[in-house]
Amino acid sequence: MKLIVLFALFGSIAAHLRDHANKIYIGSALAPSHFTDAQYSTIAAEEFNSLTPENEMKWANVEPSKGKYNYGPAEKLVEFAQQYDMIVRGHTLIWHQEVPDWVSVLSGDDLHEVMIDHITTLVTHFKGSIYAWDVVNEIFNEDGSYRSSLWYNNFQTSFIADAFQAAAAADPSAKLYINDYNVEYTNAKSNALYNLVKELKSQGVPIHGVGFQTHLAVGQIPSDFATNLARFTALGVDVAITELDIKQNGQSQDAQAAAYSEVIKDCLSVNGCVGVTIWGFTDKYSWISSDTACPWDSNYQAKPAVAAIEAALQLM
Ligand code: 9MR
Repeated sequence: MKLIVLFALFGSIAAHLRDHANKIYIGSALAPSHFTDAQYSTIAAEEFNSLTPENEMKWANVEPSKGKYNYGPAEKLVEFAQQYDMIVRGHTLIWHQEVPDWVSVLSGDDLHEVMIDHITTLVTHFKGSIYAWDVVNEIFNEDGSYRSSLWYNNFQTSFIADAFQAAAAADPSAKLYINDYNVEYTNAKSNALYNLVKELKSQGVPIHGVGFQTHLAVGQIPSDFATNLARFTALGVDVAITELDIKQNGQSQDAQAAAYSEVIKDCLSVNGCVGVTIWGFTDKYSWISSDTACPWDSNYQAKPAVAAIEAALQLM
């Protein structure tokens, strides 16, 4: 009897998401500014075996003026990961947002030089502590055409391969990803992404993974998500769910839990889907303020989604 009680107690103490993350990693976007909030850092360390800096490695934050790097906040996250045996996804090298003013006024060769220098310096600084980098982020429009951005407007598509080459030269061990949203199902945007990855692979560009951000809402989980993931892994790249959150969308928390479960199962069902990262685990600090999309509420109470993710992880 005593043993059973002990076991039940131990079992409940040990029940954290990362304990079941065997086939895939389970991560969260984190911000070091919240680490002073004890509940935040406790849950982050206990539940996840991967983290992504939510903002701290973005260009405007990490190199706000030319050559003056502000590594501190990103380093805090890397130290946290090392302390708690977590891997780190680096986010993000080339994006149309968070471009500092000193960069956005440049063009042509000057811009190109600065782009290569930024990637080389940042990736070299964190070499050995980053499992994967989001090298280019959100380069497509919804219709599959290329997004108008500083990068595309100056270099057409050549910046993509150049960015991957520079990152690979700086850290040959990091997995290099292209990352985007609204590409979870088969549509014009994911078709364009697929064609690009295929082309980059055929050109020998060092691309190793595709990140599916997966910002979704209850009732809108694509039924062909797993099939879509699998067509990418067939190209010889890993896939990962990189920024998962699921808006409750007027539905119950149980419905939200079922949606989380479905997404985890979709990843688990595809060989080469290496992990799932939630874009912030608590509603307290989520970028989504108009709805509740995270597995933990704003008082750090686990919603049914947490048990559902845990159960889904145990399936494989
Ligand atoms: O969650 C991030 C938010 O705190 C930032 O203000 C915003 C702009 O940098 O970026 C958010 O994260 C985005 C991510 O970097 C890329 N995909 C979309 C995410 C949500 O907007």
